[in-house]
Amino acid sequence: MAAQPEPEIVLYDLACTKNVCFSPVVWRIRLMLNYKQIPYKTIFVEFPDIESTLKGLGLDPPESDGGRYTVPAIHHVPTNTSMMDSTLIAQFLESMYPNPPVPLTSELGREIEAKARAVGGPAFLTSVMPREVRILSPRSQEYFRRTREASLGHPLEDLLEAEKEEKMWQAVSEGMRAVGDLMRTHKAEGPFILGARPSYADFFIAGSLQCANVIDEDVFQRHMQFPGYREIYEACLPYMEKGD
Ligand SMILES: N[C@@H](CCC(=O)N[C@@H](CS)C(=O)NCC(=O)O)C(=O)O
Repeated sequence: MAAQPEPEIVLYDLACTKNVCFSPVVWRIRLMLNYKQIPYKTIFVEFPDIESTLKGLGLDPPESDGGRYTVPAIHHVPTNTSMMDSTLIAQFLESMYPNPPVPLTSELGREIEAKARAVGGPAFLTSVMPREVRILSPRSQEYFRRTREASLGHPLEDLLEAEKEEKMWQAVSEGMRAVGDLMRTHKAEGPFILGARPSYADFFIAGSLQCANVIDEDVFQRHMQFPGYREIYEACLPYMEKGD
């Protein structure tokens, strides 16, 4: 067996019972690591252990996150640097590992990300988030339910009432179709948002879809009906092979 290269990055990710990455935000970074072929290893952390684990790396949460400790976080072995927050991590990876390049911003990418959040966000909140609890360990389930239900003001399962969920999908379908069309602006040059090669906006879309895929196959398939979303996901598949 060929020797594995020594990991240069330790990636802190969320633990689940499937032992594979399911966080949409961590997937963005993982897609970058896989695409750039940066050797890394993963440490999966349970929800209630994120804060103590990241404090152990000497990290302080950014103001922009309201003082919350979140994953992804990384430790970069060659420079002995640790950081959290996906935007900062993406910038760091792009500066340390510029080849192949991953454009972090573009006008089209920004527009798609904003519109995808606006139209797809409610679908994600209603269909994916309440099902996430099913793939967590009992300790993480307790943490997740307590924190999410406190902000929702009702049990997670209320989101899954069949009629409500269907109505929500009907309400967002037209918008998702329109964002999907926008994703195909450069379809003549290739399957990605900017054409032949992926940018960070593609990883935003593919990461969210992969999260849905790990959590619930039916919900994932609902997203895959929309052209644009489907092409990006399929084009990113080679960079999703390593998920642990
Ligand atoms: N601004 C952060 C947000 C990341 C984030 O929300 N991560 C979630 C997992 S998807 C998390 O770690 N949540 C911890 C918690 O809810 O306690 C980023 O982009 O890195």
